[in-house]
Amino acid sequence: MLRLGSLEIAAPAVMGILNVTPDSFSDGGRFDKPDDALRQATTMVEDGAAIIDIGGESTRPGAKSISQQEELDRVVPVIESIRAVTDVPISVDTSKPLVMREAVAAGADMINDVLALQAEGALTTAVSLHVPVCLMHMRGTPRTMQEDPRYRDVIAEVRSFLAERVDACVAAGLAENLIVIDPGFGFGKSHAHNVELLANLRQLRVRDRPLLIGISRKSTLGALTDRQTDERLAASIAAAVIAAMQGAEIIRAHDVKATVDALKVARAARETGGNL
Ligand code: PT1
Repeated sequence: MLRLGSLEIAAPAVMGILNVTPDSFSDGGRFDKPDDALRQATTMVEDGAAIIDIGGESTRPGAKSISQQEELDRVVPVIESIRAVTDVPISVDTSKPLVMREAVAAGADMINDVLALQAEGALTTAVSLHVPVCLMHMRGTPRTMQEDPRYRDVIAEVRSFLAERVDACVAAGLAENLIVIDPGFGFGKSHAHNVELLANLRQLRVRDRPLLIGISRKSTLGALTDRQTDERLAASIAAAVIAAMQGAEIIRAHDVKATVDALKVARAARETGGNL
């Protein structure tokens, strides 16, 4: 069992992706209407998602930022409508303090911040909300992050960033047991960097905090398989299993049903304590 404050989930768990962006890289805005979003969320819960992650602002490479009001208008009604029909844990994928506050007021249970609470006011807001927070590593901003990213040692640099953010958050009063960390696949990393991170997840562990991995359908998997985004299921499952076999606790995924099945196999194999 993974415990994050009062939130308890069986690990490895699947966090189902619900994009409510008209320009999402993978779903292409298919779930931008509240009804569609609710149907998609319900299906993901039936398929075994332990958490539903709702994002109103795309952070894929090249994406532009949107206004606070636009993000609130996209995210809050969807959180309310999901919360009205199920008690599934909901996380909100945002970097904006007001969106964090309004999302939690609407029923969200967790904050997923690709800026690791570095935006003005985000850290104090998160501390005051007393909910679990995912701190992700990103180099640069979504608009420019894929312009020749370089590292001397990508594993050491991602790890030390995450360690510094965990320390800063704990120093600011965020309970350590609410923190999750994420290496941020595709956020200012080359395909080789992403593969190196995936192969070395154990080295990223900071203060024994749980790891969240978001690699589903990402371009590195496309480069490895020469597949378009909607044909990356097998590659995404392989990456999820590679992460789970190293102990990653939360896998953020589009294809919930298939990922849940794959992680059941990974979990059973790990639990034998064999030579894995
Ligand atoms: C992630 C993540 C996220 N990814 C967390 N939140 C996205 N915690 C949004 C590509 O290379 O990994 N962890 N929220 C989506 N971002 C991307 C990045 C989508 C890169 C696509 C790519 O294709």
